[in-house]
Amino acid sequence: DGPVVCVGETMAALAPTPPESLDGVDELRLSVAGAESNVAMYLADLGRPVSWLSALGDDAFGRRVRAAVAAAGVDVTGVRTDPERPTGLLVKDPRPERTRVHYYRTGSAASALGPDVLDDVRLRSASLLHLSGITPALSPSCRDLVRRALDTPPNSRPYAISFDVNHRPALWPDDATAATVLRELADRADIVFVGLDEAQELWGADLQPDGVRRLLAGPRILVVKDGGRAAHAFSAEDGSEVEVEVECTVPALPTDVVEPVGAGDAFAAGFLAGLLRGDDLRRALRLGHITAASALKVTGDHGPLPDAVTIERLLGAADGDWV
Ligand code: KDG
Repeated sequence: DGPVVCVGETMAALAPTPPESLDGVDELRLSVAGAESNVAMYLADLGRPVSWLSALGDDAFGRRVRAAVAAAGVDVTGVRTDPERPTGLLVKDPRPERTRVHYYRTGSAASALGPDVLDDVRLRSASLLHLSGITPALSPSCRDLVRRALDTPPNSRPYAISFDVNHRPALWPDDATAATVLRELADRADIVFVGLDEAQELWGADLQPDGVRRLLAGPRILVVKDGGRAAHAFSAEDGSEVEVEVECTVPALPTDVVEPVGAGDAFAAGFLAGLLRGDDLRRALRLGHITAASALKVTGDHGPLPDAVTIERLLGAADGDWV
C-alpha cells in the first residue's frame, strides 16, 4: 500500500482581482496552478501519502509553488530546482464568454523533465503513478517521459498508472496531433479519466460514454465525466473464465459552482483515494464527486473538503439523494 506519485508541471498563476478582463484591471492575485499537484494536494487531504515530482526554477515563483504544495501535506523533496530555467507562469483573463488562459511556460524548468524522472527512488515502493495529457504536450523530453512510463508493462512495475487526458488545446501544434497522441497514451494506462466534452472535442462530436469506452478499450478502468450531470466508470474485471465489463454511473453532487477550474483534478483524487482504499466503483465515483464539489466552490483550484462525518454521510446516501 505504497504512496502515490504525481508527476507534472506546476506554475505560478496570476489572476485579476476582481475577476474582470485583463485589459481593465490594475491588480493581479498570485496563486499556483498545476493539474497533477492539484491531484496530489487533494489526495493528501484525503489521507493518502503522496509525493509530487517536478522541476521548478531557482526563483521566487518556484519557491512559492514548492511551499504551497508542501503546505498541503505533499512530499516535495523529489522536486528538482533548475538553475538554468524559470518556473512556468499562467495568467488568467476572465472574459464574459469564458476565462482565457495565457501560458508563459515554453522553456520552463518542468518542460526540461525527461524519462529519468521515472528512476526516482519513490517509485520503487509506489502503489500508483499519476500522469496527465498536459505533460506530453510540453516538450519532446516530457513526451518521452510519459511514453516510457506507459511502455513499461504492468508486470515490470510495482505501481498502476492513472492518466487524466486533460486536453489543453493551446499546448498542441494542432487538434489532430493531440487526438492521436492522447488516444495512444491513454489507451496504455491502467486507469483513465476523460471529460465527455473533451472526448467529443478530440475524437468525435457524437461520442457517448460507451463509445468512448470502445475507443479506449485498453485501460482496466475508464472514467468518463459528464460535467455537472454524472460520471460513468467502466471496469474490466476477472470473471470465472473470461473478463467481464462492469459499468457504473453516479449522478453529480448538486453544487453552486463558483469556478470550475481544478474540479477535474479533485474528482480524480477522490476516485483514486476511494479505489486505493478498496472502495467499489460506486463509492469511488461518489468520493470523486464530493471532492470535485470542494474545487467547484472556490475561485482557486484547491478548496477545503467537508469534514469526515459529512463525507461518510454523503458516501452512504442513496443515488440521486445526495442531500
Ligand atoms: O486542471 C487545472 C489546471 O488546468 C490548471 O491548474 C493549470 O495545469 C494547468 C494547465 O497546464 O493548464
